[in-house]
Amino acid sequence: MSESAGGNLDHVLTESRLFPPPAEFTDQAVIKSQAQYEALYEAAKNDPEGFWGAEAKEHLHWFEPFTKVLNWNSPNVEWFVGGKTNACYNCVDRHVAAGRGDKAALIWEGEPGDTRTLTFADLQKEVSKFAAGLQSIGVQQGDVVSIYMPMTPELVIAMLGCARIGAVHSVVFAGFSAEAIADRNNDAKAKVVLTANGLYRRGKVLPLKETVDEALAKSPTIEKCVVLQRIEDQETPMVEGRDIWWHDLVADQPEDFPAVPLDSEASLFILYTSGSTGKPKGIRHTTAGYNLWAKRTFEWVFDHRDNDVYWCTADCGWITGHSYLVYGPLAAGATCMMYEGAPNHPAEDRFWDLIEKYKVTILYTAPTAIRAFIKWGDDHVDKHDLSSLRLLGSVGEGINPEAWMWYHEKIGGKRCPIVDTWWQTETGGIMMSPLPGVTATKPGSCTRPLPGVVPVVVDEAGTELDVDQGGMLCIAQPWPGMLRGIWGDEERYVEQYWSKFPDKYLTGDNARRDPDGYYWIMGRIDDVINVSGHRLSTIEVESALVSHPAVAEAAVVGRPDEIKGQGIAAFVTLKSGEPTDELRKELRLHVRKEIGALAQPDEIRFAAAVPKTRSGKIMRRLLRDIAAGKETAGDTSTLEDYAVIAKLRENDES
Ligand code: 6R9
Repeated sequence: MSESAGGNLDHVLTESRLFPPPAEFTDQAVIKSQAQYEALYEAAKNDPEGFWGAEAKEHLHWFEPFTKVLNWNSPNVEWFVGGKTNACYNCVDRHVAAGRGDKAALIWEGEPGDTRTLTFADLQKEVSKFAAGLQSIGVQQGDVVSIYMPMTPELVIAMLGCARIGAVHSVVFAGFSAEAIADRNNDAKAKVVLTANGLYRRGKVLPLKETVDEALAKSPTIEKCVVLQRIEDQETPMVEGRDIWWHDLVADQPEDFPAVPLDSEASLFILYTSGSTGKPKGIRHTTAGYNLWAKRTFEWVFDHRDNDVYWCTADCGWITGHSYLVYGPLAAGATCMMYEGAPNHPAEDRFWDLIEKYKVTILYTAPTAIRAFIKWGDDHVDKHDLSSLRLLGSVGEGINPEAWMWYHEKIGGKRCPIVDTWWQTETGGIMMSPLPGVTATKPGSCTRPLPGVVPVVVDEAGTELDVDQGGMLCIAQPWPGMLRGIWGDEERYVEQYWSKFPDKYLTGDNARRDPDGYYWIMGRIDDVINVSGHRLSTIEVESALVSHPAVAEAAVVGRPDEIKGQGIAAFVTLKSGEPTDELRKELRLHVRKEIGALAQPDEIRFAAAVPKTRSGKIMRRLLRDIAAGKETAGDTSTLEDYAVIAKLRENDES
């Protein structure tokens, strides 16, 4: 952690707009009143075993009942001990058994416009065949299977197929390099890799299989490679004895291959996350607790109703795709939209086109996408009828209040509540979010914790801070969806999350709680800027910049300053127009006016784009090095576009 970690943070941004849920929404909502929320919250906090025991019995299928709800010996945790269940069964078979087999589970559209719909019954057949196929090539319970696939229904079938037989999936985003795949294969000791012969991205075909072949030259543990034929008539190199076509693997397999009863604590998947420094860590989640958390948080936060068409735009390469495209909504029996390609192909209105065409009712996307839509202009939105939408969600970064307002007005037609959901790969599912029928929202706040989540904001000594004081966000009680470890690295797990405060989970984010009990995430602990002893959060300065009409996006970091300790460097992308010194001055003054002289950037650099991780988060660590004139260091395997860094270096203000 940087030297600025710990201690209290000054908060400079004030937001007083409040948006209560529309009465029509509340009338039909799953959770309708503050009292109902509070009753759930208190029950989960005061009697976690009673609360979650009842939830697990009602919401998961059990081959064998659990005998104990919780074993908690910080940081080791076990939920639903002694029980046997299966996440694939909960997501698929349970609905078929209950007579809901004909309901659409996945409505898919490929980038070129090809479409497919799979009902829960279809999904059951496909998943059976694939699971049996995996077993036929030697995959056993506990084996790790790497998945490097495009956003096709087969990607979901692959994940669920692994879960069906107790194989542990490790999905690697299909934009990563051969090096990144090999690192993950080797760290996880993966036995099999699943891929495709290509994917469509902005009208082009990306040849995934070639990348995998390069990775497999450096992945000694991989025995087999299964290849989906996503692209027809494409030359695909196949290695005799190692590579198998997906269609051959499933050709003679049974459509009723049963789900295997698994221990509650059997590993369900690992997912690599880069962290801010160092080599990616494989976050490990287990079967019952994770599945329950994904399902219940989905139902609460997205107010799931039977006729919803729900669309989470995240790729399955990220935790959001795992929890809110696969395990949460499918366990809840929801109809999920899935889209393969880019949001700006063939044009910048592709998302709005899809929403209109499929009458999507719930949209869950990320601030980075919202800022791109704003930059692309309202014309693309205005062409479409978005009246089917009733609820909007945001995840991945703090959403700048002005982006929130645009989302609310332009996409939500002022009638759709927005759920700003705060959580992490490690937490398995949403931790803090408005409940759309209950919580009055404030732009930029993830509002209140969900039942089962006990957040505390503490200083360096672990002392709980007062209202409105920013500090380190920790979680004081175990919850069913929490990570169980870092794959193969127990030491790093303890060191990273439990060494500072042994009895609390350290999130690595800063936050403050306002007088209404609402939480405001203030960015990563490492990103704090210390100006003359005042500790500022990057998001507040960024939000002030984004509230200027010319600014599309802003990333703010500290840079060494002999007098102040740290100064503020801002990287700004414009909606349109030319970067001028005049505008630089204006933006400085704007920040000064919005949040005060202290937060006024010392330096503003204009850039065509800011560097982001592949999941769309601003990479402030790299910007810090650029602002300090240093070379970049650390792991950049998740960085979206190296060229962006070069451009930023050139546009040095001084
Ligand atoms: C789900 C996901 C986790 C980090 C997290 C925080 C940031 C996510 C946020 C948010 C403010 C929100 N983050 N959601 N910050 N408001 N609604 O993104 O997981 O990729 O592991 O990232 O993302 O900093 O600690 P992951």
